[in-house]
Amino acid sequence: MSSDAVAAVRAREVYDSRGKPTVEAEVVLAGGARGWAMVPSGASTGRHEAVELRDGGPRLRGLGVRRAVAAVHEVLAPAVAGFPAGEQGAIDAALCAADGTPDRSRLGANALLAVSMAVARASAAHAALPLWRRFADLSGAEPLLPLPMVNVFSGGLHAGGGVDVQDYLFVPLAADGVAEAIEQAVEVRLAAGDLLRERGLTTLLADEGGFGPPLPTNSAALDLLVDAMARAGMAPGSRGGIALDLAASHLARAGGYALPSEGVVRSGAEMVALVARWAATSPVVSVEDPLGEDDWAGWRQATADLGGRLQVVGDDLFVTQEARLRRGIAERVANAVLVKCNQVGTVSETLAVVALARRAGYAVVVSARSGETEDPWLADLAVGTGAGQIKVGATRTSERTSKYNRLLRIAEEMGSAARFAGRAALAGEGGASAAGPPRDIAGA
Ligand code: 2PG
Ligand code: MG
Repeated sequence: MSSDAVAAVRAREVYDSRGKPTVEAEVVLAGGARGWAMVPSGASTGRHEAVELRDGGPRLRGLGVRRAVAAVHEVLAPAVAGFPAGEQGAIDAALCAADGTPDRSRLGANALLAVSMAVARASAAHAALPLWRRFADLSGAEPLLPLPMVNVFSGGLHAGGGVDVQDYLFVPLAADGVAEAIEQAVEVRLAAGDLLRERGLTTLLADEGGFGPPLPTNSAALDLLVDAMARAGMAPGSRGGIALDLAASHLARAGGYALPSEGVVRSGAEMVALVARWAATSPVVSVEDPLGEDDWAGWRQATADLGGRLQVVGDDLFVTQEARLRRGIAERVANAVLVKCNQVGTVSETLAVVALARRAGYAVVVSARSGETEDPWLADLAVGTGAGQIKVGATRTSERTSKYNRLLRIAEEMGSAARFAGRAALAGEGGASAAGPPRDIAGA
């Protein structure tokens, strides 16, 4: 047996940032190297995501993951025993074959991803490499520190009773390194907290560590973010951009999209017009899921209308699955893909989606879930795949800061080889204008 052969795989039930059970796995190689990984979990999940296996029944309201843990011990561990950890593709293929379903519903994407990611870490440890280096080797990409899009305000399913748009994110357009980008996001968050307090609004936190104030309308939240950016010295349009995630699949009703905070139901075309209006009056550079996950015709039109100016990101639409992204590319749908490993189940499938996006000229945003853990592998994945962008949530709460802090450490590890993606990573005008004059549209 080679020294990097998988000798043991263990799993256990642990808890995520929402206090819900999730899977942690540990892999031990014959030579003694070890890897571990914890799996995140979404709230605004796409209908086409791989299945997260939960126990059901009365215990922990059915959310337990003991069946997924048992699947690791009884099925996945024997399936990968003896495989060289360096052969991530073969290991992931064995994991998928052991599950045997297209949607990972037999053993659970949570079971598969925990093992797949722990193998990647064990392999890195065996070679005495940092994890981002291992991902760079696997993906063939040049390591790149990502431009972060940072949650400031939350609504929708992440902030009960707040506004309809799920994420209002700050994008540090003029930062010249990842440390400066994070620092600027912290300044904007502090300014946003001050503004909320001055206006007598709650500063209680939403699921991703951002604020979830009960604002009257979506555009009021947008205005508040512009004010926070201005107060923090991040001139809206030149130093600070805004990214939105409408998570519109979760607004979809018969006959259109319900925006309860505005008391209206809008058609798909009206949703696109609304985003265009916001982009004309505030420094929006990126919009995610402006329409529902199966509205391909609407998405085509949305991309034609918005894609020249804005980054248009598919999350619930693509669910990190090659077949859906392939269709999107063929039909000119979106110009960027959100990448979440647990939407598909293994490291190798995730890397295939990143590679496909890159070949097609789509921008890539590596993303956390609203239920996260203290495990920072996402930062390594973003750097190692050269994705260019990362979405982790707010600069608050340890399951988020663990990723930002990991990026800071990776920047040090990279030393003089460190390269930062900057705003050029954005699809649409927000990135294309990077070389041109800054666009300052404050007060426009
Ligand atoms: C999203 C994510 C993160 P969730 O929709 O992009 O913001 O949310 O993990 O709940 O799907
Ligand atoms: Mg999303």
